[in-house]
Amino acid sequence: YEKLDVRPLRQRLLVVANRLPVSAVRRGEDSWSLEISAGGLVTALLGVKEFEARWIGWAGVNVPDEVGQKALTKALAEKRCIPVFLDEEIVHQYYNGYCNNILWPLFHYLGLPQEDRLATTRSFQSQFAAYKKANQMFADVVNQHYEEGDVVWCHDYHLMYLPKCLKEYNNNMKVGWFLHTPFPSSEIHRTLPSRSDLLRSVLAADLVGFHTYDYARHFVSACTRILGLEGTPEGVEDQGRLTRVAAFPIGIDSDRFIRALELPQVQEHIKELKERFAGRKVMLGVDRLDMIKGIPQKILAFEKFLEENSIWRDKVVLLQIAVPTRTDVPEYQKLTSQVHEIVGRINGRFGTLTAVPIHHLDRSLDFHALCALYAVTDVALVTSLRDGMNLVSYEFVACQDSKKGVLILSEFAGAAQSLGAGAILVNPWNITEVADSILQALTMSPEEREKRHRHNFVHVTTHTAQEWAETFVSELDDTVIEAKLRTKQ
Ligand code: ADQ
Repeated sequence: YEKLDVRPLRQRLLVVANRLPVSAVRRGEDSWSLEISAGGLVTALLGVKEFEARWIGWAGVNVPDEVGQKALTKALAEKRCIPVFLDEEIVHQYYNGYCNNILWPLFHYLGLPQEDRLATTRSFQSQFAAYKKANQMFADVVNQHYEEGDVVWCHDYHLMYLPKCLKEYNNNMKVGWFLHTPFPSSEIHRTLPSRSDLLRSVLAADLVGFHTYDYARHFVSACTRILGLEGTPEGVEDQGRLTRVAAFPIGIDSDRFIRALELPQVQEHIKELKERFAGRKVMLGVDRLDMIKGIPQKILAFEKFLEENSIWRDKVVLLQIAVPTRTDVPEYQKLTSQVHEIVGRINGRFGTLTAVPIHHLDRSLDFHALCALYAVTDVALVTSLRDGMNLVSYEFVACQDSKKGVLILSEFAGAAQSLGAGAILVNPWNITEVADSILQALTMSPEEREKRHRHNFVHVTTHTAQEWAETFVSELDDTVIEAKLRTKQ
């Protein structure tokens, strides 16, 4: 059957994101090795059965020569990936500059780094020009591969200019855009010199999606206040054309985590971790090392807890696993040394010859090791200063069906809206409140833990990544059909 390929014809989905879900390493002039990086988006889309997904994005490497580009394109085609080639200068201005230095902090309410403020203001125009140019390059590649009937799904703040470029190519393209970060209050968005251009471009999409209702509301009010357009319960209207705006909270592939816990190697790992930390309660933080994740705030709150609760000092350990990201950006290097400095100070203060209160790892863990860690954890600490959703909190809940540990969750993570009833919600800026919630979590009765866990576990296992992707794409289909009917009337 495989040879005959008797599968029914399926609608094609072109997923456009800044990065392709692969890491590419050049092995020779015309040879590449590729490894699929199984992020949330990849697993979400693998689960969408009625679509045949293709990925379009940057492979994360500079390939200046034609031989290398051809070879990489061919290798990627086997993984259903299509590359967009960006040169070093564009990557510097568009990705490091406009995306990571301007949009990322702004959308997370962090503002620009103080010392960069003037320099960024000066380079703003050139970075925005590079951003538009890069988005146009993505659009060119989409247009080359587009076939009538395809659904085009654009992702994230890197590609806000893309919907407009695509519709200029072909107004009949079905285009959706989804933002993985928060969309900030219109008062923040209006400080962006390119505020109107970005909003207008996103509005060219047929469907615009956010993780939460609040982000969708902020977007609609930015359109009404900045562009003077009309906001309706359905979205934003501009001269009779409606852009549908709605919340589509992402989820995880919960079954993948639950099944992994049964594997012998994961069970073995769980056993080792239990032995290693016997007699101590395990608290866990898993984050990308980014300022939005509030890692220094989390560690300071843990210090406060140890300071105020001396009887707990040798009975609890905090494991903080932080994957370094954007390591060439000075601000991120500063954050790394700040975290190391705080951890060193606290371990010096409360450690003994045989044990330290904080184990901090600057690296990524493989999937099985991560599942084992989630499973042995008594209290997970998510203290994001802002976070679009935060999938770590979902993954922890999925792995806790036997332990029923407690989730301490920042009220500024999108996940607070879905897991808030089961978690202890905190303001991460208030380290006294977080320290108190650590005590509350460690001393919570088994009945209370069971009740809270049940609430969150049901949510995580029913609102999955697959369901998220399916809902978005079918809503996009419906939106386009309704718009056609409206114009015919
Ligand atoms: P991220 O900011 O990357 O995602 P998050 O949603 O928590 O944040 O996802 C992180 C993923 O990376 C998780 O799957 C986690 O397991 C993995 N990870 C993190 N640290 C790790 C480590 N040390 N080792 C191994 N794996 C690690 C962005 C937005 C979020 C939004 C997602 C999805 O910032 O708010 O939830 O996209 O839309």
